Amino acid sequence: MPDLILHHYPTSPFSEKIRLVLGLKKLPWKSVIIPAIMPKPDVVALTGGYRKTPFLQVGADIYCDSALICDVLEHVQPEPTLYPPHLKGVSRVFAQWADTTLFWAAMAHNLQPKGAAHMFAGAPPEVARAFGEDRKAMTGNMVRLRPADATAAYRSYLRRIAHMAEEHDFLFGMEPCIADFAAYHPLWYTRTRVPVVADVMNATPAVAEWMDRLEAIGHGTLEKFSAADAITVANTSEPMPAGANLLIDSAFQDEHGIPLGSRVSITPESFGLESTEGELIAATRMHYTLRRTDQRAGTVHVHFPRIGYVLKKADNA
Ligand SMILES: N[C@@H](CCC(=O)N[C@@H](CS)C(=O)NCC(=O)O)C(=O)O
Repeated sequence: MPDLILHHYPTSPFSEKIRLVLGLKKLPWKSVIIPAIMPKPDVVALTGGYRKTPFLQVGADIYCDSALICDVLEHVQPEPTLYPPHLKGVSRVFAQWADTTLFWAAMAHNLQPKGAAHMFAGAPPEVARAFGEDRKAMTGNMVRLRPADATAAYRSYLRRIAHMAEEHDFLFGMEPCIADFAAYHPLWYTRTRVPVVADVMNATPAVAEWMDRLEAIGHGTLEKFSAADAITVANTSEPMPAGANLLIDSAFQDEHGIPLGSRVSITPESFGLESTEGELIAATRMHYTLRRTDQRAGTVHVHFPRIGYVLKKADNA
C-alpha cells in the first residue's frame, strides 16, 4: 500500500485525534505541515477546495474529515479496533457529539479573551488579527456560544466524562475506542495550548488521568515530508478504483436523485464552507467520492463522509 501522508499542523485538535490513532495502530506515516489559515494553495491542489485540517493522502486518494480518516485507518489496520463490536453504535454516536458539541463548547471556552491573549502572546498583532479574520470567515452563519455559557457547558461535559473515566481506564472500558480519541482532542487543546484557562479541569482529576493514558499512546513513527513531494506523489499515482479503495462500503445509495457521473459539489454543513467540485463516482452508505483533475496534482479521488456534508449538483452542471 502507498504511504499514509497526513496533512496537519501541530496545534490542530482534530489532527491530534488522528496522530494518536496512528500511534494506537502503530502505522508509520508521513507528516506534511500545512498552514493554519488561508491561503493554502498546496492543500487546495489536493482537495479541490476543502480547507480544513487534517486530511489524509494515500497516493492519489484524498480523505477529508477526521471521522472518515478513522474509518480508513481502521480498514488499513483493524487492530486494535476503534469500533469494538459491542460499542459500535454508542461509540460513533458519542464521537459525533464530542467532535461537535463538546468541541465547540471547549473552543468557545478556550478562545475567551484571556485564552486568546495567551495564545497570541509575543506574536505580532497582525498574526492574531489574521487568525481572527480567517476563523470569522469560516464561521458563516454558525452560532457561536458566548464564553460564560460555553464554560458552564464545558464544566458539565467534563464532569460527565469524569464519571465515565472513574469507572474504567477509558470511557467505555479498559481499552480506548473512537469515543476516547474524539473526546480527548478539544481537552488536549485546553491543556496544552491555553493552560491559562485550564483551571476548568481542576474539579475533575479523573479526566486528567484519563488524558495522561491517551497521551501515552503517542504518535507512532513519522517522517517529515514536503507538500511539494506530496503533490508529486498524487500526480504520479493512480487513484484506487471506486469499490476497491480503503473505504468499507461501496454500493451506490441514492438519496438526492443525483446519478453517478454527475458534476457535483460537496460542502461542509457548517464552519469552513469551501466546496470541492468534481465528478461523483461513489455515493455509498457512509461516504462520497469525487474525481477531479488538478494542474499540479493530476487526477485525484477526493473522499468525504456523508454525515456533516452537503451534496449538490454543481452550479454549472
Ligand atoms: N469535521 C472536521 C473538522 C475539522 C476542523 O474543523 N479542523 C480545524 C482545525 S483542528 C480547522 O480546519 N481549522 C481551520 C484550518 O485548519 O484551516 C474533522 O473531523 O476533520
